[in-house]
Amino acid sequence: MTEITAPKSPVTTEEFTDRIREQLKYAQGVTPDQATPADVYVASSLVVRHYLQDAWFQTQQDMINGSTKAVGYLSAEFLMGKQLRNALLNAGMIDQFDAAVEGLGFKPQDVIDAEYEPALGNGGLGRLAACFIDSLASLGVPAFGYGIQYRYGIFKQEFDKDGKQVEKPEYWLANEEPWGHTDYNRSQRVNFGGKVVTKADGSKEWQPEWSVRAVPVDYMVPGYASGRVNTLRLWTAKSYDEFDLATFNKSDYLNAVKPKVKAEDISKILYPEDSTPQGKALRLEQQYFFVSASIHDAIRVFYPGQDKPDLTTFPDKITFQLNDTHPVIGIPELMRVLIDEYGYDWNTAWDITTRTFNYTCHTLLPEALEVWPAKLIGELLPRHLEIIKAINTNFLAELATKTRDKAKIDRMRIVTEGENPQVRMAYLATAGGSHVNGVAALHSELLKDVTLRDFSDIYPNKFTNVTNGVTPRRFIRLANPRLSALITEGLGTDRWLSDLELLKGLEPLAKDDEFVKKFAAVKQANKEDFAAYAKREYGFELDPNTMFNTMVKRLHEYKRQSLKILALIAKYADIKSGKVNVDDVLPRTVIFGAKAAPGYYLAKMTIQLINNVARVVNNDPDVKGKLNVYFPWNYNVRLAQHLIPATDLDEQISQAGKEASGTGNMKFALNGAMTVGTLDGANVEIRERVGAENFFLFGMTVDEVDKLYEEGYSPAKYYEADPRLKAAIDMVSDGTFSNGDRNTYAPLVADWLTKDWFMTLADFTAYTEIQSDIEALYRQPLEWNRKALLNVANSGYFSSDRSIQDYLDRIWHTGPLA
Ligand code: 26Q
Repeated sequence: MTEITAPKSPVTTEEFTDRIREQLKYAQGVTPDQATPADVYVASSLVVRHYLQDAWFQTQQDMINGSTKAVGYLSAEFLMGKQLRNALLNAGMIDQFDAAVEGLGFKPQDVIDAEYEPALGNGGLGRLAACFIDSLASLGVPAFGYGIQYRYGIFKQEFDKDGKQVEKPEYWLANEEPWGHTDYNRSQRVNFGGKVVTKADGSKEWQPEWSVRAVPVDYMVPGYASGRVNTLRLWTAKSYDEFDLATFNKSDYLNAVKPKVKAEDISKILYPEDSTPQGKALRLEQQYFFVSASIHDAIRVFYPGQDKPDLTTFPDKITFQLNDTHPVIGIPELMRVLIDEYGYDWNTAWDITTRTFNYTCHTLLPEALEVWPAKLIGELLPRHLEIIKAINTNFLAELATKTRDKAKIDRMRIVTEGENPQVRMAYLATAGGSHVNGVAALHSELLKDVTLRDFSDIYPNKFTNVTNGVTPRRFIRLANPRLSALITEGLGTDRWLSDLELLKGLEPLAKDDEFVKKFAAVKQANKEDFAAYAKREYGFELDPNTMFNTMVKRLHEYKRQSLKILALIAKYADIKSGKVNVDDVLPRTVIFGAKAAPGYYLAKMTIQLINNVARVVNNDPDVKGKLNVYFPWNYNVRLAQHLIPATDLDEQISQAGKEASGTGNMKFALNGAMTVGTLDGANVEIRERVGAENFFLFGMTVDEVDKLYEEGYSPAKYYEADPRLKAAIDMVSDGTFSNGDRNTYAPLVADWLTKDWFMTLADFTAYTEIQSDIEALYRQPLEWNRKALLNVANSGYFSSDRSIQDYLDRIWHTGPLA
């Protein structure tokens, strides 16, 4: 008997059908005959919202009236992916939906696909925020996600005829968007610019120069089987000009409407850089915009109608998690609100503030740590700069009571000295909050020992780790229904969907050849599905009887897509030179997905190279179809959901000590892919859990990287030492992948041979050597699948439910609503 714990549908198929008809008629204004899949999508979404509405009210009421501290997850990015099917799953209505739309003459998949994916994030950090709010709701913890409703999400990626990346605006709101509920009555004024004056009583008054109206757009966040519905509140910027125009009789019409453009620019576009921040004023405006609105919103929510609320209880009402440094301006903002708006003294305000905020760091790259010129902050937020300076002064004084090491104190300055003082946001976050966490065990250690060493020396108890996780609802149940059914069959229950450690119960089944064969059949069917999808969406011809070998993530030098493509070129060169007999080559299909920041020259050139390698290799009859390279453009959540379940081998090959965690690695392991990877980020923990014998490890460790760096790294040495590496790089230089032009990739080649910051060349030999282990195992399908199944069985730890439980226990100290 299989135990089914999935939520029960609140509707029958007949009711669902009637409701869809009703929405088609009254909201869409069409008959079922006239309706398009997009109409049915909107109508169905409105029906789902209808059934979630009471639980949403109830959750909000219980939160406001109860005594359970809420979580405010402050994040500049929420990479949600499509909403409809997720909401249907969490509300228990998938079957009723499928039957209803089929009854109306539509294919459920067409209706699901009609939703335009909100791509309001760059990559890992944004998708993590989306997984976390899903888990918070599923655990029944009262929570708000607070962010920005960008009008343009991460750019839409295309490739031109030369294989170069072209960025197109992603205007995701072009069509009706049924999920967001704009609440004009709960808007907040956010001020900018101007000056600070000292009043007669010595208190400070900020006299801003201009303001923007922050209007919340609310999204329901239904928990899985929890009966709870939380809120994702994304702010959109509106101008106050309409008000001004209505009140003042401006004579110059065009000038009167001019500033509007600037105000509404604030929430216009998501910045596509995810490593080297550009220090642009508009980005700081965005950060302050959403954080200020969110703080005021939380005060409004938790102290309704109170003119003089007792804000010393604020940290008992809500805890704010800072998703990286992007919302750190919230620390001086809460100080300002408490002191200037509510009249608290500095010490009380500081106590409230430090008890309210916690900070998650997501990087180890020094250039990714946000730093803002004090001058820029002063122009945009003069009162905040004063407060930051005062925080810095007090902090330095506190440090002087804790250490006599003057050099150390100096290194820890939040505001640097000199002609162009800078504000270090990571330091401000560390000083202004209760906890700092990294996102995987290794990353948290490196944060303590390297990046924030001085801070962890003096405040060791502030530092903790919370290893990332991913939601099993979207990334197993929705993405991989076949595997989900097999897991439920194997475990005899579907409870794993809310308690993922239960996957451990699959471990004994890895000894059962019949079960392993079923598992293999699931993978094979997923590969066939993906081949059909890739044909439909991209026109690719993938052969599902080859190994599907995937590398999907942002394009970055440290992630080392170069290593993958060079190894592939080396194999191609082996075939071309006759060094290996093509008939002995294990057939592989290598699939890349990656966006490069528009200004990241080498990353864009790497994309161009991959596309041209694909063109040459795929069309070379000498290869006899043994090597295939595909680069589906515009990698996004939807593509991830199709590709991850179909992957045999996943690449996690960053230079050790550079990838904070990675979350793709978790999604692949949970979907039964094997991983080839370095000891970096969460790979370390994945390998520990699934077993070293079930993970393809290669490459230098963090210590070896450090040592080589200290000795003086010279990439050319490796080029000379490994003839296969030399052959691969020479092939890039000699025009093989650029129609004979030897200049096309010259900058990339020069970088490899003279700089190679992330030691791709040094790890090349080890990476190519591990390929024979990989191929030997893949030639034994039963053994391969046994190991892949053990990856699934032992990856339950990587549920974002577990991550959230860790945050609750170690940092937030709150829990589900009573
Ligand atoms: C900052 C200032 C100005 C403009 C842009 C930015 C910016 C935007 C996005 C800086 C960084 C990001 C995104 C970083 C990110 O996605 N980091 C990844 O976070 C994942 C979740 O913790 C980790 O798994 C990855 O290892 C980490 O790279």
